[in-house]
Amino acid sequence: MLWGEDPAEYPIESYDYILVSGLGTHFWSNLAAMRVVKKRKRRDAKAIMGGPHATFAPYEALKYVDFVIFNEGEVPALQLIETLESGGDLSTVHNLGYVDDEGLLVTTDLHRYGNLDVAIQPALLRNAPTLPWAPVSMSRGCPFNCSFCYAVRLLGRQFRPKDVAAIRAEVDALHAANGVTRFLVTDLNFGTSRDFCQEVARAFRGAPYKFIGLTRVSIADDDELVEDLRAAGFEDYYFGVESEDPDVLRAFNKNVEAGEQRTRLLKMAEHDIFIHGGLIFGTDAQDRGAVERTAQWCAEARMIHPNFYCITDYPFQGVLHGARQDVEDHRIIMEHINYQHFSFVGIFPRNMRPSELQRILAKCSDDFFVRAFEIEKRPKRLVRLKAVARLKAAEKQEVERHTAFLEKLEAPYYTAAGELKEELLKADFDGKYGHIADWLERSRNRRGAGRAALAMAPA
Ligand code: B12
Ligand code: SF4
Repeated sequence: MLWGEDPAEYPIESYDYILVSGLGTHFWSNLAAMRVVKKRKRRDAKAIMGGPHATFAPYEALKYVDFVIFNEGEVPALQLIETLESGGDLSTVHNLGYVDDEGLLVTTDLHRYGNLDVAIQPALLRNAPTLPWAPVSMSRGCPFNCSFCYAVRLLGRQFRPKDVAAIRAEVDALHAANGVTRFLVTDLNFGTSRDFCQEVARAFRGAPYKFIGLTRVSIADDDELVEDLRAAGFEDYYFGVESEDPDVLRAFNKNVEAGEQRTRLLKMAEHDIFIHGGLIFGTDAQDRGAVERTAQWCAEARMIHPNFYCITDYPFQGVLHGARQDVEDHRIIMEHINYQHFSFVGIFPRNMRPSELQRILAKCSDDFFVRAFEIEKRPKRLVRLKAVARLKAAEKQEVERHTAFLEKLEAPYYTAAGELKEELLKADFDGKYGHIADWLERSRNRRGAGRAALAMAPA
């Protein structure tokens, strides 16, 4: 499907398999579509969901679909369909989750894959309109292990670059089919391997494309590489800066020297490269002052597009995947579009109300632009700053709507001084969602065999 299309207009009854990709936000903003699919699909048809939400919240996904696939999905999806077609044994399918006849979650063995040179088939996009930009995947995996990063849990810590000739062919084919010239490189950490980056730089030198790369700030240390990539169209990067505070960086296992971040960001500005950045707040140590200082710091480090985010987490990751969470289950705001939506506060902070944090984040964005416009002198960068400021202004209404939602939700859980009434919150959380934790606990180590029941996960 393409953006703007309505699933209800497709002949759902005629499909044997319906594959859905689930991000946290997509999931909660498209429940109506999921209900339509569930209602109209044939009884013998199978709905399969993969992606972040299926991986980290299978108890929610399985209310609407028959199967979830955890982590990377290409190989398991093919295995699953072949197994269902041949009446084979589901336990042989990798990374699979479903609810069995006893109503418990069955998971099969989790596998990681080597270099999957998967390319988009431009023929499938032939009915698409001209695209202003498109995502392109050049590698998978990142060797780091930042505590808050769910993407590395999906795609793993082994860096796996794709074949560069195949990447060039995919980009050229998308350009020929849809006129697209701007690409968001979706890699977790594009700059992981210098040799790979150099190969990409050689392959795209002189091509009519622009790229945004997601990578770590340390790429700034390699002037030659930055310039070679710039000549190939890499004029924008998204850095996961996260914080300028060494304690916060340490707590997130970010593995970066706080002091070096500013020098590196300034170097990128000298190369005339635009830096988008993510800054994370909401930990116990970060008060209003910390957020405000960071906004000034971003302007002084000459970022162009900082995003002031609230830390997010999925609950139950310990029992589900043996993974750590920065935020305990009961402090996560459940069942809402803000779930894992970093721009919206999605947790109950300990030392301030969620709505207050949301307001501070919005104000910091405003403060950033005031300082950035004082500092920035280069015309091209000023034009870009103005464009980003307009984008942020357009988001304001959404943020206000979310702030009002938070005010209602948080009312019983904070003292007049803004301290979290943690015991009350936990008791309410356990009352509402404790059964999911119990269900996951009872399902632990249940290994798949035989035929899947189409029973629903507990509501
Ligand atoms: C590109 C991207 C975007 C683009 C999407 C453009 C597009 N049309 O593709 C844009 C910029 C629009 C975007 C926006 C947002 N994004 Co985004 N985005 C990404 C990014 C960088 C790359 C996604 C990607 O292509 N990855 C590469 C492929 C190979 O991996 P994958 O997508 O995970 O897919 C694999 C598996 O998940 C699985 N799989 C996926 N779908 C399916 C379906 C089936 C049926 C099966 C079997 C398997 C399967 O198999 C795939 C291949 O192995 C990821 C981070 C990352 N590097 O992964 C974040 C990410 C997906 N985004 C994220 C978020 C939070 C957002 C925003 C909410 C940000 C914000 N604050 O506004 C918005 C939400 C948009 C929305 N409408 O809901 C989070 C999602 C977290 C979550 N738990 O859901 C991620 C994971 C980043 C992170 N924080 O870790 N995003
Ligand atoms: S460096 Fe980036 S991609 Fe890698 S684990 Fe940390 S946040 Fe995730």
